[in-house]
Amino acid sequence: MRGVFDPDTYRARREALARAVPGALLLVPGNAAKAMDFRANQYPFVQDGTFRYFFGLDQPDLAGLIDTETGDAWLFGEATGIDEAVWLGSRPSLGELAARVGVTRCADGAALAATMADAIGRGRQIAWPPPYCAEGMVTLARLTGQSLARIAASANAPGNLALVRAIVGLREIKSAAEIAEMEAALAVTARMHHAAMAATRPGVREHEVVGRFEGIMRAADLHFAYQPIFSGRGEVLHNLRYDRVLAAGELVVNDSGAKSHGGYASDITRTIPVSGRFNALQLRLYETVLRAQQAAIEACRPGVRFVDLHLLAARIMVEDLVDLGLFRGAVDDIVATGAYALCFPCGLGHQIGLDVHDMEALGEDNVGYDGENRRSALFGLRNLRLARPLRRDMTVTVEPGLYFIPELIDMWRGEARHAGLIDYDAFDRLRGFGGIRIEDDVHVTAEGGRVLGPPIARSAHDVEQAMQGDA
Ligand SMILES: [Mn+2]
Repeated sequence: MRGVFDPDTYRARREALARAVPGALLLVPGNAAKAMDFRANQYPFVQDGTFRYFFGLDQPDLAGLIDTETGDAWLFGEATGIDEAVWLGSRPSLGELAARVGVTRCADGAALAATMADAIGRGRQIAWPPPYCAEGMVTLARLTGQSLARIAASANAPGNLALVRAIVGLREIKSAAEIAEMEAALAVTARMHHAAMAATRPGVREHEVVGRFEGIMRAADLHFAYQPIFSGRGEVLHNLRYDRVLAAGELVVNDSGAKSHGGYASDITRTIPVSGRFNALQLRLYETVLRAQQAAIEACRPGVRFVDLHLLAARIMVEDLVDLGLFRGAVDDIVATGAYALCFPCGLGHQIGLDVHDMEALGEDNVGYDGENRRSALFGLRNLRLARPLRRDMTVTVEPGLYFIPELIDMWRGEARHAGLIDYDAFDRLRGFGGIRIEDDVHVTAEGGRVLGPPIARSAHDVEQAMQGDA
């Protein structure tokens, strides 16, 4: 079955989870099919990352159960009904599906409900990963007999928190097979980004370019890992509109990635000069961001706190921005006070894996922070998704950027915020500049960060060259 590892992989993962959370019944629901506008018309299915990690399967409406007292695992789901067989075709039996991921016990949803009721009646400790969508909450409320309100607030319940920590500890270390999946997604992503560079020119509408690279992805039978960002208004961090006509002199931010057949995400950003050449100021700022990215990538080693890489990238950019007259005073002060966040108001990156923001559904603080590394209250730094020390074989994105956001400049200027450190007149002159972001997916090794996937044009020169290629 495409995108499914061998059964031993899932068996070993479930056994590791059972060792980490002993004496409990772990309920791991898969995602349900989601209706788009009526029940039979559904969104393309995306499996829950935790279910896929432990139970491997990419079909909707399944649930897994792991008894960490006995080591037993079950797969629950429904057999293909006649209506489904007629309209959608029959699928492998539950037993066949279970066997592919090393599970020997399977039963229908009624049996799951009965198993749960029995366990609750016997006072067993039951834990589940926190749900993030309505269907998941309703399923958990039904199976646990708890109210929707309690289910919605269950993320940090004591039993669930131990489970969440155990899941994070396992999922954040990537095997060679998982990294190969990410590189498979990146092989297609590289072609998408190069096609986008070749198709970008003055007078083209953003969605025309999106359609071009989406076609490459769909022809490879992949789907987006998240809604792509392709915008000449790149200072809007997650701009999801594609309706502008690109004009000469603008920069376009292309932040787009695909999911591999095994469900692993890529997350790549390139910044493209619409006219085909960066102008002098664009080039200067582009190379600033690139230098910060390169330094942070090289420093991605086990034991290094990701927050320190964020601050390293900020420092490198600030040094140049002082030279350019945007900031004044000591670089240390501009970084320590958070004044730099006027043009770098987001974090340096995040973990990536089965989810583009890997495991974010388990709680950003549970994934990116720990007892020693608490979330900052500073504007900008508080958006950092990952702060704690890197571990060997983690995969992270490194995505520094510079953004000139008129609303933010106006607000800070109105408050005279960090007025001694910021030249607001200089920032005013960069209204309309847009944004620059450069993002790669990085494997943390003992020797430093290794950029995953085939090279994707990244130096200003290579981006300009790729714009001359075939669209
Ligand atoms: Mn990202």
